[in-house]
Order: sequence, then C-alpha cells, then structure tokens
Amino acid sequence: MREQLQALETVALEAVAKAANLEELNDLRVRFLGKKGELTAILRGMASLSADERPVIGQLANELRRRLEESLAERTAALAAAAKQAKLAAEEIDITLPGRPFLLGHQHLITRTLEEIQDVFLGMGFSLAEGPEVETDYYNFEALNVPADHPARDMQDSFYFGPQLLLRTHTSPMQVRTMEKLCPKPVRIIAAGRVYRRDDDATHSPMFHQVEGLAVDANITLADLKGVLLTFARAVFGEEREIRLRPSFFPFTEPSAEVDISCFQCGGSGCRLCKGTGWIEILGSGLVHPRVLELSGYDPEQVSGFAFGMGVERIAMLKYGLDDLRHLYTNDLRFLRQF
Ligand code: 2U9
Repeated sequence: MREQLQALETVALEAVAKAANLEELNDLRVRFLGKKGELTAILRGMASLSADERPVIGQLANELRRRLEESLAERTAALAAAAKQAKLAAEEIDITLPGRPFLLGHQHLITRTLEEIQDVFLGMGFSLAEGPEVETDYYNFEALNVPADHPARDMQDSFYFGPQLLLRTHTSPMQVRTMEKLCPKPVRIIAAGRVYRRDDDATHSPMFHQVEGLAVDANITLADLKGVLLTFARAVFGEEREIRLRPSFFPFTEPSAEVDISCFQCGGSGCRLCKGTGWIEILGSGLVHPRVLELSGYDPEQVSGFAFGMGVERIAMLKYGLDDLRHLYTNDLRFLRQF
C-alpha cells in the first residue's frame, strides 16, 4: 500500500501542477480525494492490514491528503490570480489616449461676410428682401432705367434664357418688386443674394453676391445716404474709418457716387493696398433716379430715395486680404479652414 500511496502522490502532484484551469483542478480533486476517488479506493485495502501497520498507513494517507490539498489550494490560487490578470488585461482601457476629434464645419467666408454686412443694416432698421434669381428683362433692366443700348443688356454680358428672361445681373429687381408692392408707403430694405454676369478673372466671377440697399420716403437726402454708409464702413472696417463720395454714373441713380473708405491698412497716409491714395473703393450709391421711382408708382415730387450696392466678394477680399476671388469657389479646405 505504501507503494500505491507513493505512486498516487507522484501522479496527483504532477497532474495538479499541469492543470490549465480551475475546472481541471476541481476534476482532479474529485478524482484523487473525492468519496469515490483514488485515495479512498486505496484505503479500502486497509481492512486487510495488520493492527501494527494500519496506523502507520493511516498516518501516511493523512499526510498525503494534506499535501495534495495544499498543492490543490496553491494551484487554485495561482490559476485564479492568472485568470484575474488576463481579464483585467482584456478589459483595459487606456484613458490617457486622446479622444477622436469631432469634425465641426463652419460658415463659408462668403456667407459670413454676407451675414455680417446684412446685420449692420438690419441693426439700422432695414428689412431683408428676397426674390428670384431668374428675372424678366423688365425688372432687371427696364424698370431700372437701363437703356436698350446699355452694354449690360448685351448677350455678351448677361446670361439669357430667351429674349425676355435672364439670370439677374444685380439684386436691384427685388427693390423694384418691393417698391411696387409697398407704394405709396415708405421703403427701407436691403436685398442680398447671388447675381450673374459674363465675367471671369481674378477679381470677377460669373456668379457673385451682392448686398444692395434702398430707402424711399419724404425728404430723403444725400446726407441720409452718407450717414448710413459711414455707419456701415465703421462697423465692418473699424471705428476710425472715414468715407468720401466721388461723382459717378449709374442709370438708376441721379446723382450717383462711388464710395471710398479711408485705408484700413495705413489709416490714410498711403500704402500698397490703397495704391498710395489713402482711399479704397468699396461700393456704389446715389439718389434713386426720378424715372425709377415713377416706374414703380411713386411720385418723385413727393418722395425721394437713396440706394447703394456692393459686391460681397470684394468686401471679403479687402477685409481678409485675398488676392484672387477664385479661392472662394474652389473648395480647397486648406484655404477655407483659415477663416
Ligand atoms: C433701385 C434703385 C437703385 C443700386 C445701386 C450701385 C449703385 C452700384 C455696384 C457695386 C459693385 C454693383 O456689385 S457691384 O458690381 N452697384 O454701384 N448699386 S446704386 O441702386 C438701385 C437699386 C435698386 C430700385
């Protein structure tokens, strides 16, 4: 029996040392130490031992059981610790890793500039007028006193769909439509949106954006126009700006004036940006031509009006120092992300 116990111990300890997981260990415990296990089976033979041998073998068996239990406990602890380590490693999250960036878009420079310009006039009490981009010859030219032989009316300068229909070349038809609707009430609106002309170079695009303004009421004078435009110039280009009006000509205004702001780069002393003049042209303006008032139903003896117009791309180019307006349309994110 001694040899049997010895052999059992050798086999059992080796099996415990090799057990790969807790389930296997449990199986080994049952196999060697369980009620129907191998140790019990050996001990059944004790009945045939002499009275002298029985306690000796009994003690050996107890010691064997203790050593086996110890080894099972040790291996159980080692496997449990390894299993816990493996679980922790599998579930590990490195909270020091930076999160995935959330890409957030932003307004296009044209939209931003357009809204900035609009907001200045909305703040002065103007309302926003919107209208169609496909216009009739009447609203785009005729009602604005643009003569039949004017170059803008030529096929070479505007986009026509037919003899009477074209892409609007300015936002002015919206002012005409508004005047027709509101007459004889006063008007104070800005019109903003896309306009189209057959032009294409570094400072002209076949599609560009305009903001135009119109005020019609009793006793409107050039002084009203100048006050509104000075407020605009200072809001967009800085509180130190001055403006000057230079005589010009447009078919829809009389008198007409081009409007310059004092150079925001040199303050007026002369630099490259203002070509040494101290002034930069930003828009066109004038008092509404009596014929234009009349065509929309107003009596030029009773009311007068001022109007102005500007290109949004030109304002953006000046304000953000762009040398080529085509950057605004080529969708190069390296350019767009700067703003
Ligand atoms: C009505 C009456 C008058 C709008 C005006 C200008 C002068 C002007 C240009 C600026 C640069 C167009 O974008 S641009 O090329 N515009 O110089 N626009 S007065 O006058 C109007 C408009 C509507 C009924």
